Amino acid sequence: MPVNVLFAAREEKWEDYEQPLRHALAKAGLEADLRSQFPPDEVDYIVYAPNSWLQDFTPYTRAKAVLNLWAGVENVVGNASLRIPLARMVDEGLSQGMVEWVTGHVLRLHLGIDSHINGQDGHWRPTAPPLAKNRPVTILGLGTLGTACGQALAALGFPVTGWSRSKKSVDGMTCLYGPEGLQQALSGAEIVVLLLPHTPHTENVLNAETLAMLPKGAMVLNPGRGALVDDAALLAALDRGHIAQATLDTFRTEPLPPENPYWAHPKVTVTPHIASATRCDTAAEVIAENIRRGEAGLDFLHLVDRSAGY
Ligand code: NDP
Ligand code: OXD
Repeated sequence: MPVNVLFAAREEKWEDYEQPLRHALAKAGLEADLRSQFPPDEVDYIVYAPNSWLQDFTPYTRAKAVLNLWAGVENVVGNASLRIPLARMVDEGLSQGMVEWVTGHVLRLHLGIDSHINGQDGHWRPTAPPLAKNRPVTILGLGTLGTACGQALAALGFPVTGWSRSKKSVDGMTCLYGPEGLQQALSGAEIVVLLLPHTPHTENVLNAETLAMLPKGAMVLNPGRGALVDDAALLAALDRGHIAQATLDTFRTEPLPPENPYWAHPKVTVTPHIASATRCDTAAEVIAENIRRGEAGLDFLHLVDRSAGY
């Protein structure tokens, strides 16, 4: 009997994922029937994007797991109809993409590249930037992506501090944790990178009070989730010069509406949720491995802790 795998994501994604998934399932030694439509009570595994048509899991009575194509699960973790294990995406391509986006923008801000691109006004201003070793960076979120980015920045010479919910130790980084570690993590940071999941505990983690913990002139990168930031507080901190620059990839409403003040703000760079994307080839292997494990009676990888929300 083949294992029935439903691909529940937006229609255009089927074209991208069908071949990589078929290939990865075969490579994992699975006889699988992969389709974008199935009678619900015949489905064994659901490959899932939270913005898909599937929002009620109740009819999927024999399904063994939902395998999320995204790292973020805030739009599915609270779904009351979901009563089977939920795995999130941990994909080497996704991690590498995030490392490239974060290191690229940290270097851009650190080197003041924008001022040279935007300010070619005939004036010679020979002010060299400091070395990386004199530019402390803090990463809020020390999970798969935060750790990978922190290690890449540390390898470039930045002093990196990471902040997480539980105690951690990562070579080459200062690790702080819990509400009591946040002030210390922010107070020394000239650049802060948000790589937390959106949960009730992380919503508005960057607010008027925590922005004030950052030194004057600090810069903010948010490739995590829009809801991590109190937008009014960030705009106010930018306007009064406490925060020098914000580079934002994620927003409460996406696409970011044209009238949103971030678009026109001279100290804000908007990128359209492209910091990193799940890469079909590597992600398909992660999905196939989890199905193989499920069929072999092994624990699933990358399971979401439903009570923690990530
Ligand atoms: P992980 O689950 O691996 O890591 C999450 C980190 O956040 C962990 O270190 C965790 O702490 C920490 N954390 C969670 N809650 C709290 C809290 N209340 N206080 C302090 N720390 C907390 O996630 P990933 O690294 O894989 O991904 C992070 C986020 O990046 C995703 O949830 C998603 O929102 C975003 N993302 C954005 C993309 C983009 O293109 N813009 C692409 C992919 C992901 P602990 O280690 O103790 O559990
Ligand atoms: C994700 C994302 O969560 O793309 O994977 O933001």
